[in-house]
Amino acid sequence: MWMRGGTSKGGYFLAEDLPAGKAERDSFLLRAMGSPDPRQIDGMGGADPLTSKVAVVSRSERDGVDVDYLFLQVFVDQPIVTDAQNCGNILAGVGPFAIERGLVEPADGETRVGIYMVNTGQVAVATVRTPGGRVDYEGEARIDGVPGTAAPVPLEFRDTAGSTCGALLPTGRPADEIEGVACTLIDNGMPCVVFRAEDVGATGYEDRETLDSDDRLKARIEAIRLAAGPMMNLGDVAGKSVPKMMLVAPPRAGGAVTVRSFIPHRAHASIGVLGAVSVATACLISGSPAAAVARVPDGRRKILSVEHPTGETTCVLETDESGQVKSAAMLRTARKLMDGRVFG
Ligand code: NQM
Repeated sequence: MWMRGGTSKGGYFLAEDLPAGKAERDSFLLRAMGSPDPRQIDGMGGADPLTSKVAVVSRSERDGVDVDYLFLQVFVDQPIVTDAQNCGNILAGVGPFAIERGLVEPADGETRVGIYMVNTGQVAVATVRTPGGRVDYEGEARIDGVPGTAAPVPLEFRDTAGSTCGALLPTGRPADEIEGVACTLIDNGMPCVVFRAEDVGATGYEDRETLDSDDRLKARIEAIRLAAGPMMNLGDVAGKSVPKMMLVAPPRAGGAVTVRSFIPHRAHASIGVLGAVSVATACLISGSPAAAVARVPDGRRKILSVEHPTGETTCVLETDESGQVKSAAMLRTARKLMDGRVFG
């Protein structure tokens, strides 16, 4: 099934429908997407990392969880299929897909789907609208980066700290200097390097095309990324899609912070879900470059609007008495686009 999940798009597969061996599976997915090729002309991919994504879904054996979800990023112009990152946008389609394929029994009204995220070993809960026991994609929820409106798919995350790096702050410090730039190395669901846009010669208010065409800026950011990888327990990240690079600046539209992200070699049209959760978390860490530019509301429950190139994404962070983030929630939407047979 091909679906839009949040601001991404990709193929949703039942695990049993894919080749069992990793090498066969990856070569099938590369062929199905049309990679490696910058235009992905011979496949389903949309010539953009945001539309070259795969969800592999199966019934879960775990207590209190309905389905297992493995996310795979199929590189556009390199023969790489990686499970080294999660994707909170594609996650938004997993609940509807699982119900459509009969892996989860729908309730009349709405159905909560417990999803084990195989990439990071954590659980998310998606609430899917199911009037009369059928998935409803139509609705009034709007998310920036997607035209029109659709049924809301709220996502809740718990215990995402250190999902891939082993700790929220893998170096144990709020900031590290890399290539002369103060960076927060953080992982609250997505490994990210967060630094002030102005420290790499950007404003933080550029559009995607301007960022993507600035080769000097991209080379500077990649040098920081390659140095940050081993510091984040990620090893050599030359062929990996993490860490994501987050350029922050003061908010300009009444939000908490402005972000331009590289994922990691192309600028994001908006921002990743878990990427946004990680940046929003960085805004709460005193001594971090993000905290220096952010406007953070008071109270234990913090509603942080993260401004990005095509609007904003709102993260709701619940903190404990010591100010540590305990859970995060996001509103997404999803839509079924096509159900059929794809050829690899
Ligand atoms: O951060 C893009 C996206 C993502 C990932 C990326 C995501 C997330 O927007 O949870 O959703 O960072 O590669 O789809």
